[in-house]
Amino acid sequence: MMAVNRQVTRHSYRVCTGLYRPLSCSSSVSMVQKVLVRPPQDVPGAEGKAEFFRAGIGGFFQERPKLKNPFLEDALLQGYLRRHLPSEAVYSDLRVFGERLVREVDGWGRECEVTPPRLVTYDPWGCRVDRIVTSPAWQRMKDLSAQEGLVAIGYERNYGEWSRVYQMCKLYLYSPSSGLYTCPLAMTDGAAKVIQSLGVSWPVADAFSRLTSRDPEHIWTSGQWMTERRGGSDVGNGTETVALPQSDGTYRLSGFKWFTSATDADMTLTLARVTDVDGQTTSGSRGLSMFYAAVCDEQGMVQGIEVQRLKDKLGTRQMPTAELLLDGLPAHRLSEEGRGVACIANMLTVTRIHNSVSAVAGMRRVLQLARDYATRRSTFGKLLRDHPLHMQTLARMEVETRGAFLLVMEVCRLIGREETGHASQLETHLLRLLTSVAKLYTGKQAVAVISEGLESFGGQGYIEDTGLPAMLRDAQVLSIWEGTTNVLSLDVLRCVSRSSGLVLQAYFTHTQSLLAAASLPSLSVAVRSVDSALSGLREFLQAAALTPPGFMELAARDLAYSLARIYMGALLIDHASWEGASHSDAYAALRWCEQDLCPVVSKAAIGCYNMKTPPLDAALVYEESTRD
Ligand code: UCC
Repeated sequence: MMAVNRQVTRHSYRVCTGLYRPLSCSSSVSMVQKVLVRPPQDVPGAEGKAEFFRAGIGGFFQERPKLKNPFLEDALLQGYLRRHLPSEAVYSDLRVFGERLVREVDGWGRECEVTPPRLVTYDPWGCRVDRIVTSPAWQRMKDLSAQEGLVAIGYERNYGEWSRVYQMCKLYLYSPSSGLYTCPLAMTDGAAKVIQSLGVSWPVADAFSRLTSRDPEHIWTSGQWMTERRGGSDVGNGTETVALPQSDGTYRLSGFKWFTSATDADMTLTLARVTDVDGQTTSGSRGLSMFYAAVCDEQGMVQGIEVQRLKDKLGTRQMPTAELLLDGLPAHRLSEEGRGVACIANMLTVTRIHNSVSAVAGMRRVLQLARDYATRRSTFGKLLRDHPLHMQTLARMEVETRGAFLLVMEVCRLIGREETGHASQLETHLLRLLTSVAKLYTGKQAVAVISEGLESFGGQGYIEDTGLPAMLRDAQVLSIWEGTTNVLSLDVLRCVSRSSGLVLQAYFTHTQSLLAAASLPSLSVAVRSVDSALSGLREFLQAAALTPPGFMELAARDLAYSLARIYMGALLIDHASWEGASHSDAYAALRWCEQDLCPVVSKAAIGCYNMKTPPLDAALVYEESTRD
């Protein structure tokens, strides 16, 4: 405050031709301004002086980018829905929701960011309370989630196999304004999916009805407490939490959960090792079972959980992430003993889909703001939108975003078909493969596109209270949680081998069927590119069967990227071939297909997966200085 006073006092008059303008929205600064900044006519001798005479800030203020209804601003989303889910009710719901986001919710999201959660460990009398205090805006997000049916839509299934697409489109609009409330919703959705897949009623029937409720008084959110100090990715070997059986059939959990996101949840699903009569447990994945625990008992008291501390994170600061000591937490085993990972995998599928939705939503939001800004910002004598190089940059971001959107919607379409019993066996395999592919690819795209997007605002993109930097900080988590890029690349290999190649068969069949429907001559170059990449991929995979162990591990990431790029190319072509498609749809498909669609083939050709490379890579990374 002192610094502000001093600065304003030195330049106490603003000489400008315009109106009296606030310096900032912050009340403390505007109060100082009211007292110290006078209109220009008060300045003795100001007439005829240069604009910046005795003034610190000049008279020009750049108009900020404006958030407009994100549904109405999104041509691809509208086109996609017109094609696949032409429902007036859905259209109207999304349009109205888009208005609500602009009018109120986006402000709440910002409030969540600037009022992060805090942990109150003790009450004033020294009693341990471990209360996580969140902002009022964060709590309003919970009510909104119920009112808008952000989880419920996926379970009401009013639109049959398209219900997931509808739900995810709504979440896609919501995500960038949600103050990261999409994180608890992802886990809530995942927990509902697990409970529904298990088909068990006791003791989780009430929990299921709460997770999928539209009533703000009734709704619950769920946590997903998987990560421990030893096991972030390696859950099977790293989980130390034990479950002590009780005489009434319940369990008491003891262990340390290292990352628990959205820790203010009402319940959780978690993994632990059941102890036998001698207190022994089974190691590895086969020793893990999945448990359900309500965070509070019927009296509303937390039992058996100590919040050690909240994490100090790069982004996602709106949301509490805690280290938890489980000290005899009462819990119910939901999975068979030793089937915990397989059981919680359903949750991972759903949270990975949400992750992909958030990734594409972040890309779309930065683009919407950047294209608006380009109509307000002039440089070198013209608006940014009239600079061809600037438009080329935004167009490249747009192509990435369109590819990502169609891939994510494809995964949502597939899960919707699976959940309503419409999926063929091949589609189920495709869902398993594309969930990981979409998560790993869109997570990386989001960081790149949002980073580029920030640049399109110049220095303002780097200024914290524009709200723009938070977008990049929040995007960085998308390639980390729910499986890093490499873990998911290896997951792709694992699901290929566990299905005896059926996931790849599904992949080739579907990609080819997407291409087969493309008849527009203007798309023929793109079709040829995807076709040739697909053939190259097939040959690579056939040859890979004869390669030494370790080869495919080295190729895993490039393979996953190839699967993503080829499939996105096919989806863009397919969408552009639809009768209601626009010229821009075709242009986006052509541009997408200009890149290396199959990097695994080009990298294999130059020996990147050669068995000589691992020691060379290691030597490069660990090269020591030889200079004294
Ligand atoms: O908790 C976290 C943060 C929460 C915040 C979430 C918010 C997201 C919001 C986004 C929107 C903003 S982060 C913690 C995340 N942790 C992970 O993602 C773990 C990463 N590690 C893996 O994914 C590993 O691949 C494991 C743990 C899944 C694999 O472990 P194992 O021990 O090697 O297990 P297996 O042997 O591979 O698989 C055991 C069983 C098999 O079934 P069966 O026995 O029937 O053959 C597998 O087929 O589980 C099955 N399985 C799967 N099934 C494994 N992975 C999957 C899968 N992805 N889908 C279906």
